[in-house]
Amino acid sequence: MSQEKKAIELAEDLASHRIDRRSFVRGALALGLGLPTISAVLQACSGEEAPKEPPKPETTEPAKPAEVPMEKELRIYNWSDYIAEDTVANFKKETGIEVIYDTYEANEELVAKLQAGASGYDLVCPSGYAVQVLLALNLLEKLNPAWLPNVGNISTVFRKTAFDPTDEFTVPWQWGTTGIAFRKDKVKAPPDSWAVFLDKQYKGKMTMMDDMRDVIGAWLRYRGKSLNSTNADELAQAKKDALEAKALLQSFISAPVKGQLVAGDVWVAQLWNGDTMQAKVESDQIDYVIPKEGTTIWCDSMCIPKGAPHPRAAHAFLDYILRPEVGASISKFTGYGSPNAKSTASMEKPVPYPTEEQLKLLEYQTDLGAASQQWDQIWTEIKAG
Ligand code: SPD
Repeated sequence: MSQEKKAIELAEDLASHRIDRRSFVRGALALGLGLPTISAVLQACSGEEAPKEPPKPETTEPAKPAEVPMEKELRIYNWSDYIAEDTVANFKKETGIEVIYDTYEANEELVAKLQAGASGYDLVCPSGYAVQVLLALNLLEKLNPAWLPNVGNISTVFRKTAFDPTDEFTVPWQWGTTGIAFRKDKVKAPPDSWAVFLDKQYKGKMTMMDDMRDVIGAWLRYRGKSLNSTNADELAQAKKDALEAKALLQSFISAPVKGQLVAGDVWVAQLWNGDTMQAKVESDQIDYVIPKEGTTIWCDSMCIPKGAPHPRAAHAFLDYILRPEVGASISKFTGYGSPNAKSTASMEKPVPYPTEEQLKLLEYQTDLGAASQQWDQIWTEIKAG
């Protein structure tokens, strides 16, 4: 079927309520439709009149810092264990801004919170594919570059990304990989494959993450497929493998598994590199590998949700973390790579960005489009199975 026909079918599915708005947006993005077209279809299907002409680019000069008063409060929603212990306190000491800081464990949790509306947050930190979803749902504000004098410190590797090609919505926070953390003193040999999660000798001593994209993605890579696959047969095989592994797992758990690794209750865990490094600080028996079948590389970015109550303070925080020494202290604590070129240059042992050769094993997650419903269904069945 042609792309055009698929797009028409998708719009018809939305109009007749066979799919919801979110699935439409994902599907439309996967077909390569532009945001103006997607927004016009959404408007038409919600009964609103579509604009007669495409919106014109804003021509007004960005507001200058002095023209908008600084708010006294800031609400941040970020991944757990993803900031240095003193970052917020130091920011408050310098600016007097009160910070309310909440955490989440998965992109899906964040997207659901923002979709529900009126979250009250001023800054959130989605991974690349989740930025695409939030943009398509029109849930992000544009940044004001006049309030970000340190934005030039960001490495060019993390500018004009696939998820924010015009750099209007995101300030990259940290990047990393999803691999295997293990206890050197407990396993017979360092694991080198996702197959370790099918190894019966470690039954009850292993965990995989409570994260749909990372778990199904790992089993897709195990079979040599893309971790962004939307192919029904490939996904069925990934589900089969995940269920076989589940019978041997202690649980699906993400960042909080660190304590169990340190205590020696878990010997092998699917985990992100930085969180593994945080556990390694507590126990030198912990190590990390990238499986030979390949895995995810990701970059999470700070964004301002639509209607955020404290946009000026949000920019002040973003510019603060873009300072070389602040960015470096965050990466030093989290164990993740800094997208800030000046921070990396100032660090003794920065996480080096992968070489071309290493990148061949790594894959960025992308929005799944209409197939996200299929993924959601498979994940529900894996969790319930
Ligand atoms: N403890 C913070 C971990 C952040 C991981 N974010 C990226 C997830 C990609 N699936």
